[in-house]
Amino acid sequence: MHNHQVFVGLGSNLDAPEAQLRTAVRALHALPCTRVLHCSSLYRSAPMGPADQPDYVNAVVKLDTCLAPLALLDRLQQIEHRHGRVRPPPGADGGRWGPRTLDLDLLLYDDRVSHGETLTIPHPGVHLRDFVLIPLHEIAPAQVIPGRGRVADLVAGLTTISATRIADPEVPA
Ligand code: ROI
Repeated sequence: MHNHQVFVGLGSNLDAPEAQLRTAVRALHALPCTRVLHCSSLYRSAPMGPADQPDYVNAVVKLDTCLAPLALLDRLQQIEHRHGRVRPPPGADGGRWGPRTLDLDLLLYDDRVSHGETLTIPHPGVHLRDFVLIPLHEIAPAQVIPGRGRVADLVAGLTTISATRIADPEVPA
């Protein structure tokens, strides 16, 4: 059995966001054949999308896992549900860009590139979003985002940065 190196982005702006992220990191560490190898600090960031919602808390973790991409995605969605995340029906107002208790995005899976029906890898926003790149840079500056380049170079190219470090990483037991 060989394992996979995966990066997951975490975000929350409802119901004690810091605690949401810390519980989520422990839940990721508890998944079958999965370990959290690195966790970034927690960052506060201004909402991308509608501005009339609370600031977000964001972080990125690196996992070692045996789970295949869709199996992992399924597990991420289960954790989101346990955190009270309700996905509004497609097209619902405020759905895609609205506030959320917990968002877990599969950012990178090894050096895989795939555009599936339910999952696109790398995550389409990963190379553009400061609230993903800044925490990712903290734990993996030399990481290459397939087709986009090195994380350190992408951070250097950011024009606006709202993400600021607010708390130490969660260290899973
Ligand atoms: N904005 C920030 N700053 N952080 C997020 O995690 C985040 N997640 C989202 C949208 C609504 C796009 N905006 C966000 O899903």
